[in-house]
Amino acid sequence: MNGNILATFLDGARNAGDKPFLIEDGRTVLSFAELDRATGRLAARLAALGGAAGERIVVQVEKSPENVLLYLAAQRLGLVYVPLNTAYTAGELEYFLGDAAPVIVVCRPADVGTVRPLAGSARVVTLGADGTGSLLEDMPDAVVPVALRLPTDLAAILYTSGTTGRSKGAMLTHRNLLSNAETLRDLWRWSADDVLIHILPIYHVHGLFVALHGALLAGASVLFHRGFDPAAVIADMARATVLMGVPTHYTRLASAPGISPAACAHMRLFLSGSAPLLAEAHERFTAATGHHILERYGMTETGMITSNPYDGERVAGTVGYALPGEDVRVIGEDGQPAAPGEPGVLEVRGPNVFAGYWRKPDKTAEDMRPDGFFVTGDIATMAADGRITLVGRAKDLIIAGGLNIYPKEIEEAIDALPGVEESAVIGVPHADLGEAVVAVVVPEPGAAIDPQAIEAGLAGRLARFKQPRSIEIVAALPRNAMGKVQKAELRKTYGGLFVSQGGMA
Ligand code: MCA
Ligand code: AMP
Repeated sequence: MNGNILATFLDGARNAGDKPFLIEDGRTVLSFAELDRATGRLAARLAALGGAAGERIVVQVEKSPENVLLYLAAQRLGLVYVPLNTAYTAGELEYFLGDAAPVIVVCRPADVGTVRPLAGSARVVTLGADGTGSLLEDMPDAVVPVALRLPTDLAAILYTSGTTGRSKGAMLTHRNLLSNAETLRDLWRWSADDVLIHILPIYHVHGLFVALHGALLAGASVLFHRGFDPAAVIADMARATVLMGVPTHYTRLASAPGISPAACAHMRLFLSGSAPLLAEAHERFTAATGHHILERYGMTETGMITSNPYDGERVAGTVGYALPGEDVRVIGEDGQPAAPGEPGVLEVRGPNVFAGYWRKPDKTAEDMRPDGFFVTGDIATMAADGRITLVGRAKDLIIAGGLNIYPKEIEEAIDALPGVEESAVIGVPHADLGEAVVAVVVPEPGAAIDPQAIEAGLAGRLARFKQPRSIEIVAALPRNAMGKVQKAELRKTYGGLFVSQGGMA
């Protein structure tokens, strides 16, 4: 049997017949019946560009149906798909291209002048949001067959930032992706009758794998949204059954005009993940819609790890139980499994756990136990019945609007600016994004710096979503007796910047 995930998707597509796969603005833009030939032709084009099984293809383009097709065509050829957040700047891109060493780079037409000099010997082609670009020129008529892949072969590398140093590429195999998708299909009761509202970006695990793979395996149609417009989502709910989003989507929907139990009556399932869904936000959504959001938890390195039950109680503030086929344990500070209800670091083992960090065996070894458990860096408690609650993070990480931001990277960028002595970057509560980035900056003695100068210094260096929402200039950072910066103190001091103190605004 072919371990290529596309082979399984095409089996499903055959059963779906003429059904629409992607629907945009009420129009079918790709049907299941077309998937085989469309991926076959595009894979032939990728082969003509120098693509071959096991080589990398880096893709930084706007969300479009053609981008979905490109992902699937890359799988067909056995390429390793490396998607990048469209917000990354040229400086950030340079690192990813150097590290991934792709043979093909697909970028936005406007970026081609910047990307070409950074791409080395890779072929650079373009794909625009409107579906035009040099990628789709000279399309062959012939199709290439689905490449034979082992389940352990790589399907994708997704970059994930680290607490120290640069981003690491998480190597995901066909088996990682397929096992997780099949588990979630069964758990969340995907069926061919489902219609998914797709509002997430397709360069991260959530929108690319969790959402699209679910629909593909089930032969379910997708209402394809390029961005997030609450009114458009509410309008589509009348013919849809499933929505996936990050907590920011749900807080915005709960207060959007037109939201009501009647507007959501056709919906079967609202799924949330990527960031903590506050119990209060969960309850506000239930009050507005009559639906209980099903919260799940995962990571780039592992896909989904836990989920609240479909039938059983969906407890707000918890992330549910380990997925079938996965082992989860909570390890206390003494290195032993923590007692029920006691906090520790969550570890996970199973067919979903990645193959390691691309070209970084040392980093892989740091996070992988000899018995195959991956150390997530999330602090959790496990109740006696196995229910998991996330209570903190061992890693210094900020999650804003479902996007991960590592303070270290921002601190290094700020510290490199003229006139800066040092800085500390923290996440503080934000009513819309969950958390927002705040930079606390100490000037060099005698230097006059202001927040505008720092903002200007960071623009173009860091993706916009990583840039501080507030920059505070202070004479000194609070330190403990060991000289370590006390970020908890800073979080207390600046915790009320974006919410009323003591609660969300
Ligand atoms: C946009 N901006 C942000 C964010 N998004 N700033 C901080 N955090 C963000 N998440 C900035 C823009 O740069 C812009 O800045 C301004 O906010 C408005 O931008 P706009 O594009 O209009 O924002 P939006 O469309 O309202 O986007 C908010 C969003 C989006 C819909 C919540 O961020 C989003 O789609 N988030 C989902 C991310 C995701 O897929 N995460 C899954 C990772 P300015 O105006 O100043 O220029 S996978 C994962 O975590 C694991 C595996 C898991 O468990 O799923
Ligand atoms: P990423 O590196 O983008 O894959 O993000 C993974 C991280 O997102 C996890 O390690 C968690 O810290 C966080 N995360 C994902 N889902 C949830 C959730 N439901 N609740 C809280 N945090 C979450």
